[in-house]
Amino acid sequence: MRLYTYWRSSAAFRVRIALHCKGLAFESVPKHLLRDGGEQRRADYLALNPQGLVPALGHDGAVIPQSLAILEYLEEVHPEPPLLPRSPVERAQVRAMALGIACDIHPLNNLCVLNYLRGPLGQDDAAVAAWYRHWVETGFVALEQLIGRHSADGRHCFGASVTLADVCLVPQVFNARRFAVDLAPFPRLAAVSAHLESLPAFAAARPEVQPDAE
Ligand SMILES: N[C@@H](CCC(=O)N[C@@H](CS)C(=O)NCC(=O)O)C(=O)O
Repeated sequence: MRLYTYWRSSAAFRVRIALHCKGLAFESVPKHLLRDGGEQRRADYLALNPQGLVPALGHDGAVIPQSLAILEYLEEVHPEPPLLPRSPVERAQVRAMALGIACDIHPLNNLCVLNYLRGPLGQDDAAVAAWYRHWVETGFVALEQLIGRHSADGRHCFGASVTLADVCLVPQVFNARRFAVDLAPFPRLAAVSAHLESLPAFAAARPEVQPDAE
């Protein structure tokens, strides 16, 4: 498997966690998101992923973009250990937590969105940081409640084993820390993240240990 990735990308971080959880070997193909206007926008990468975003997964002659599509694909082709519960309602609840991060927090704070605020919309760094924190905090308020409802052990978002919700949570927490979001109002979420970060699969996927880390 080839993972088109960038060390600091939260979406690529999700996929790295899942690959490590499932014990799958992969080759990292770094795409530097900032150098020379962004390697993700070069023609050779756009030919693979017309959206010009990382991650994308190359496997069996196919290229799969979008981290959640990749996570679901990995779950289907390598079901062990499972990252989704068995019952349909529980699977839906885990997906809802993962999507709350991947669809309702992360896209609002993507590099191209922040650059659009700074550039064409003329916002300064303080306004951009306020925007960032607002959307993370809004999402985390809901997630804190959902973890209270669904975590069985205070160490996982749902139940008592790693799920796709955890796979999405930790990269978002890393990102939030980078932008100095205060996690004190989210004690359950912070405790879950602290536990997950201590697990080998999560530790191996963290940004600073990737081959392209700066
Ligand atoms: N919904 C996409 C989001 C992917 C995404 O936003 N990737 C970011 C890095 S985390 C990116 O490639 N940004 C480059 C850019 O904005 O130009 C996914 O989950 O894969």
